[in-house]
Amino acid sequence: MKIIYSDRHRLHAGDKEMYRGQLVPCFEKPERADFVYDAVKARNFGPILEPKEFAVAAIERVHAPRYIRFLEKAWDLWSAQGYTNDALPAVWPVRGHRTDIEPDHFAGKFGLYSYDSGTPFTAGTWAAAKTGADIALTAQQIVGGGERAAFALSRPPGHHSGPDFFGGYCFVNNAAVAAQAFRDNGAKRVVVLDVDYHHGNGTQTIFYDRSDVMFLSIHGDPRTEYPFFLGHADETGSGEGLGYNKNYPLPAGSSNALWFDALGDAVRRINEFKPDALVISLGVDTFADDPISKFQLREPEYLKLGAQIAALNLPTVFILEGGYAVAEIGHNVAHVLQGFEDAAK
Ligand code: OKP
Ligand code: ZN
Repeated sequence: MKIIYSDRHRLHAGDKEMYRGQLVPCFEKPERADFVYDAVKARNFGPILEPKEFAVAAIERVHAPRYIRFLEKAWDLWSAQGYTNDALPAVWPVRGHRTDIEPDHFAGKFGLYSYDSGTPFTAGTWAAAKTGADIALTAQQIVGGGERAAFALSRPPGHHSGPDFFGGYCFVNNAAVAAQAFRDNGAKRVVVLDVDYHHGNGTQTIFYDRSDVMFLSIHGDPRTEYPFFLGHADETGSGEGLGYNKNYPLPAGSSNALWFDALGDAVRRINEFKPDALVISLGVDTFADDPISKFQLREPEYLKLGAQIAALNLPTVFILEGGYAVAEIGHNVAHVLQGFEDAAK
């Protein structure tokens, strides 16, 4: 399969995130993509290509224009105040607060469009996030054009970013952008399967009331795991979308047997839905030695995951999400892709 990559991901290199009451070095760092690049290159899955450039309108199919306008100018607004350090949000609207009026002050705008203090905004964040979306769209175009699969090797990740918010290291929802692009190019039904350790709250929110894009997510139970406020089993979609959202919240520390039970059920539902295309939010923070997550997957499980995705027999776009055991992230991703390639017909 073709790999889409750009070294512009390096433009987003956050310094510190708020974690347990302290500013600590960012877990989501450029080295992550470098290790994935080295691993997929070593295995020769296919050519590694630069992304094409797409109009921002493709992003605005799933994100609010006023949110994208803000991301485009956020660094200028911030740095005009004299700051050279990264911006970190510190105040947010909660229940009962107004979100219809965008505040004039940067801190207010910044809080309106975000939901945590672990996601720094840097001078190059928008450029990197835009390139990430271009990578997802290029992968979609390749698969929409008839290839069996492609891998969007991008960072920052995307699945926590919703219609008008960033957070969880995510700014633009690459998986949602790709799924929408499949729809806009003729696919009738699309599935986003999210196997990152964390619930894809952004993706769920984007497609929650739609029956044309089914979202399924296997993740740590939000009662104890980030993002805490979404990802429960009783979230099944609303309106038209009722029955087209499926969450598998699993206790932190869950066995691989339990994880694959969830995947088996997801596979059954995907087959029943009969989609035209599949987008995989491929986080490998399910790895047993991940520093911020608590599942137990390793090489054999990643190979098996890839094989089970291949068995769905669908045009498939893989999109990189989380994974913070930096030295191992490349091997973990490569094992999923290897499992897929070995099983794909
Ligand atoms: C992004 B993705 C560690 C505590 C949790 C947010 C985690 C975001 C994960 N600083 N912070 O789903 O891998
Ligand atoms: Zn994650």
